[in-house]
Amino acid sequence: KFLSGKQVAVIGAPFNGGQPQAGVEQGPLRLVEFGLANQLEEMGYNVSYEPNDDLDSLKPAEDPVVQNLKNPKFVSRVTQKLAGQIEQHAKQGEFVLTLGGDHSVALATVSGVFAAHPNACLLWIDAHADINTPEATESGNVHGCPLSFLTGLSQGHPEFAWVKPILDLGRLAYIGLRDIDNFEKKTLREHNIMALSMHHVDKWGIGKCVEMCLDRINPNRDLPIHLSFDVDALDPTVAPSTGTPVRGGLTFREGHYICEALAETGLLVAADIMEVNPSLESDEAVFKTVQVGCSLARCCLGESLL
Ligand code: 4U7
Ligand code: MN
Ligand code: MN
Ligand code: MN
Repeated sequence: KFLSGKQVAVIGAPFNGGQPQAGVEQGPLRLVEFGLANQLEEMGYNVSYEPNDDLDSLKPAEDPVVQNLKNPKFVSRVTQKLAGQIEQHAKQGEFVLTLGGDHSVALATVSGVFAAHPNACLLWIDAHADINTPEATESGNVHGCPLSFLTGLSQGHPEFAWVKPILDLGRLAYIGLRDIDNFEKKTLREHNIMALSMHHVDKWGIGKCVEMCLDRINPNRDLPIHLSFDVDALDPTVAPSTGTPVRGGLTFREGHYICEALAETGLLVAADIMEVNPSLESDEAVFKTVQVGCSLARCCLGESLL
């Protein structure tokens, strides 16, 4: 409906500046080395790949903390650049698949995708709500803040003036939450944001949870959908190699079900696979995490639809 053909733009976002642990910048390369682009071609897609290996050239000589945020200049420069690239691909009617990299990169994906599809809705799959403001963040890590900028809850940070508040809070839904800061909890409640935690997944099952989210953010099933999938939404036994793992997450099937159900709508225009960190945990753990990242991406593109 919103896509012009079988074109997939794979955007590598080898970036770690939104959080303190090195290694997450190797995520995109590992996913691609595992064969993701080839797998998508075998599914009948035309795949282009932008590795963006030159992001380090955007690192400023000095990048002091501004309003509690660490590396604000670096994060802002990188995400602004990627946003423009993503916007161009999305405007061509291509499916945009972004590989992280830490979740601060969502500043780029959501800005770019919503510039091309202004009435889109966003499903955020994560253990965390990533909606801290610069004033509220305790860690100062931007990967915990992207949604506050994108929804206009934070405004006036000098480095992030380019980020437009393009996401209406009524167009945002979460599944998988289980580690939420107090400020975030208050925000989710005050703005009546559709936020389903692992408790809700246990209570209603994943099928009902996806349906409830779409009923809220896409009631007539006629708006484009952007999926931002932080692999830490999955249980650490399923996706161990990630920077901020939290016990009690989505099963392998629950994670895949979300991607399949969105593919089934025919409305999915973009997906992010974020926070794969191949330098954490054992080789076997890395293999598992990279493998599950690839299979989530393929499911977003309809692999398991009969
Ligand atoms: B991720 C945290 F305090 N909320 O702000 C923060 F618990 O992209 C975690 O979801 C953020 O992995 C996690 O630092 C960001 C913390
Ligand atoms: Mn997370
Ligand atoms: Mn996240
Ligand atoms: Mn994380």
